[in-house]
Amino acid sequence: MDKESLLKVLGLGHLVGKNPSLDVHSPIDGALLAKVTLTTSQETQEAIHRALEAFEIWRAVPAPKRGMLMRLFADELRHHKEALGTLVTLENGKILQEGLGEVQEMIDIADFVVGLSRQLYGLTIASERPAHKMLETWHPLGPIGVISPFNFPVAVWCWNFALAIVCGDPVIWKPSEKTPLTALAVVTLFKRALSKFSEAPPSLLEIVIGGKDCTLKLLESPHLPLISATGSTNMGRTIAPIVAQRFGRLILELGGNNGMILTPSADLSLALKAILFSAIGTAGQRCTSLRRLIIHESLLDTFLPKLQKHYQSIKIGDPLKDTTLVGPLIDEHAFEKMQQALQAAQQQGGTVFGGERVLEEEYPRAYYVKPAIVRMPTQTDIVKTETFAPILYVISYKNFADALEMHNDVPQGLSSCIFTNDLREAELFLSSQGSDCGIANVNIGPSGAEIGGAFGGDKESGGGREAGSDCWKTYMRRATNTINFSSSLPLAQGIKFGENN
Ligand code: UN1
Repeated sequence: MDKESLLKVLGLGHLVGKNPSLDVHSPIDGALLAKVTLTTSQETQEAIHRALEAFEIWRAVPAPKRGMLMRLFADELRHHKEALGTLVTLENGKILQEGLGEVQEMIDIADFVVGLSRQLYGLTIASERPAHKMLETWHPLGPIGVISPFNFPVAVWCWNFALAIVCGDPVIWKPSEKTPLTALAVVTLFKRALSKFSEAPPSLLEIVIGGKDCTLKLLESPHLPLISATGSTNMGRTIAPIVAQRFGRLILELGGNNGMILTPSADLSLALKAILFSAIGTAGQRCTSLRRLIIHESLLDTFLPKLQKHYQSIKIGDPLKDTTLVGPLIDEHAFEKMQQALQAAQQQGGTVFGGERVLEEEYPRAYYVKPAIVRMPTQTDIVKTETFAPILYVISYKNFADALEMHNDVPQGLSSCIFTNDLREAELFLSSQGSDCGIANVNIGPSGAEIGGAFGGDKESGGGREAGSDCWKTYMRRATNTINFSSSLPLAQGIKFGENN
């Protein structure tokens, strides 16, 4: 399907060739995909007000009915998986398999929340007073601002959106300015689902595309009780104080610096596969990408050359071709950051393998690179810094305790894994003295999490949790209720008040 027809199928035909403010280029070849109008801060304000009105209606719709809307949306996604996955690839540059995987992740979370909509349970709690009952009830919170990144232009948004909708909260979505088309296509698909559902207000989902002004409007608005933002740690540092100032709730999903401990007892062929997918997949542009390989010194001389050999033969190029494993970086800035990191690594004693630009003649306006492996003597400053590119730092260890210490000695705490067949090592890694990350895996790489679990990490990774498990609770307001069905008024803590008067 050519680009124009693809945009038409996804309801974006009107954007082709128009002339407003934001040019959207494909990282595959730098070609112009479409032009998109930027939202002004006045329009953002209006969107917030519409979402607020929608909240008044939506919060009164029973949760299982709200779930039915997500079922319709999941059907639209299933129906358009191929087209939407292709658009993800065109606009973001990840290989088609991963573009399709991203849409599947949306379908999975949409299916998950259909069931969840019947399980927004509260507790009943034993009261200390006779003939009293205590319980917890969960209520819709209000319109939610979702700020999503370029690297998962739709899946990460959908984790938030799906939960918000069944919890009774409208969403205002600010997608990355690097990937607005995928977002607009998804809004069109959601509107189709909405048109089949009579009880839903039209403003359940608002989209704003813009820079600082429009982001600031969302962050500062007292009408958005929760802001969920995914991006770099620097972005988190900027936005968190603004939301905290007005006591807004925040879900932050920020940078990762994910490690793998590779031990002598590991199944090395499994480990190799896991390293390839997690270090070079998505061209190293996942927050869960593998960035540090902490390898036992006895394995280094045999394993590292094998890994380098595999890196040599990786097919880099057009992400729409099914033999390609590594597509382009998102833009020139990403390429420069990668080169700066490699230079810094060399200055800090590293030996760099790969990392150079390739296919420059064929694609002069795109940035394809060879994934890099960097052998480091120790875990220096650059290794402790997240660079959003395919760079794998390799550091060796002698004792398991040192490996664990090194593993946790970075500012980030998102995802982690160990490859071992030693039960003690595996269990220690998962224990309170083990990995300090929000995600800790055994014999699985750090990337590619399923939606059923809570996703997110601690330290500079932001502390937020999204997707499955009980993450829905952050999108709701909890009330503790005490009901007295006796004919007296006993006070808690045994207090006697005014009884001697
Ligand atoms: C991200 O890169 O921000 O676990 C999210 C994973 C994907 C999500 C990554 N399911 O790698």
